[in-house]
Amino acid sequence: MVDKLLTGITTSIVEGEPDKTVDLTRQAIEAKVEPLTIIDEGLVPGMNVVGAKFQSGEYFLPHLIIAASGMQQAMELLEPELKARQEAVERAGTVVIGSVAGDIHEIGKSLVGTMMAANGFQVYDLGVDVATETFVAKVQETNADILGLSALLTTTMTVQREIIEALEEAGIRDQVKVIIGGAPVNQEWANTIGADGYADDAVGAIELAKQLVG
Ligand code: B1M
Repeated sequence: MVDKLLTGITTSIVEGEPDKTVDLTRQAIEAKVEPLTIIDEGLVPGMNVVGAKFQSGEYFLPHLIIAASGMQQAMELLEPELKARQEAVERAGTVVIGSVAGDIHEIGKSLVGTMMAANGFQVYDLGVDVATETFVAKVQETNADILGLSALLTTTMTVQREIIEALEEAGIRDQVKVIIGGAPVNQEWANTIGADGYADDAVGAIELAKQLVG
């Protein structure tokens, strides 16, 4: 039953049927499937297939847009469920997060932000295509412990380096820990640009953030 729901969610994303994605996600929630299981075993595998079909030329931009719409509508149902699982925790720290300039991919970044909020962090999500100076100003204004930079494109991952350089120029690099994520980046890139850490998913990002403020 649960496997069938999760497979159905994946297929509905791949086949571009957002209403079905929402309906099956609702059914999975009602069946008490953990929200993270719905995301990791239902929605994300669908997005990965859509991405692979786009890369091979079988799918085009509208397919990506429809798939993203299905996942985003499902996330609207899942976010309150994720937050409801928050235990009474002490404030874990302050996080500023966003997708870097030139990058409008928002689903993964928003998931990381939501999960951080659900784990006790105060989160300022600046959205997508965020200018470098906006990140720097928000870190200064909020006295953030963590700056989270998401980049999904090989053409925008270099902006993560520019932001670290901008923090250095503003004289606040040592006041904030920078964590990076997104499909094209890895630990090696984090080392190269002098980030404090890399996480490849939302759960990893929370563990890393807790370690860094701990
Ligand atoms: Co685009 N896109 N896209 N896209 N898109 C990718 C990323 C791509 C890999 C598809 C492909 O070719 N296989 C490819 C990038 C290739 C590359 O550079 N290496 C690509 C491309 C090329 C493009 C365009 C250039 C296409 C075009 O216009 N010709 C264009 C660029 C737009 C721009 O940003 N300037 C574009 C546009 C779009 C849409 C707008 C249509 C849409 C996004 C809609 C939206 O977000 N509202 C879209 C989508 C949906 C995708 C794919 C299919 C799915 C992304 C997604 O939401 N995944 C993607 C292929 C793929 O990823 N398989 C693709 C689900 C999400 C939960 O995962 O975002 O990876 P993800 O986040 C994960 C981790 O990466 C990590 O944790 C998250 C949760 O597990 N993570 C972090 C993310 N941020 C983190 C931050 C952290 C820590 C972890 O700390 C701070």
